[in-house]
Amino acid sequence: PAIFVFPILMQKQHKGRSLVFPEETASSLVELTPAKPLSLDAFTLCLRFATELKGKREVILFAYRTQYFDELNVWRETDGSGNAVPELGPLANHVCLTWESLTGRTTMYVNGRSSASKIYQRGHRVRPGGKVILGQDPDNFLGDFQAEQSFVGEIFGVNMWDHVLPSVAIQLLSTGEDFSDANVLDWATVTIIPTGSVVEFQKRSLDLKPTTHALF
Ligand SMILES: [Ca+2]
Repeated sequence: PAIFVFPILMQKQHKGRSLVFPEETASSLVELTPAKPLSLDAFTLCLRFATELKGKREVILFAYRTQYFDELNVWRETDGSGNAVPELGPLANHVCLTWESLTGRTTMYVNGRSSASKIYQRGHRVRPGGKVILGQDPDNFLGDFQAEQSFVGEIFGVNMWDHVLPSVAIQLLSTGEDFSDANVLDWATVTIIPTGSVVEFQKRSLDLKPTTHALF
């Protein structure tokens, strides 16, 4: 039986993993390897983050760039414009962004509560063949990072779906409900490639025990 216990425990541990970006750099980053190409006419992107960075500084939370285009960048807001997460204080927050090409409807959720939907990039399609990066904003495909835009703090629970989740599902996710169906980026299984001073660690999770118990 031990042979079955191991992978399930590993998966649970991965779900609890977390990335700490300890300092402002133009080089530390994490590349995530998606489960399928990001050829998307809709998506839901969720993540949790905590940062002590304040004020006017731009803070990149998520970047997906193809060779010539910024396909999908999520920033912490600096000036009240655009499709960005407001400054939320230093404690961890759960943020989701949904978008669909058909209507262009874009909605930001913070801790399960939605913003007013906006219309953005109607008829567009997110192009495949790029790189998903945490920690830096790439100004070209291979890099060109600015330290003053880098992420400093902790990011975890990065999940992405190729469709718009209903708001009730996002509310449940924000409370820690376990969905394992994220089909583009699944934090429990996605391959992450850290560079520079990024530290990956495992959060001790209470759900390890019931999982082990259920196997015997
Ligand atoms: Ca930049």
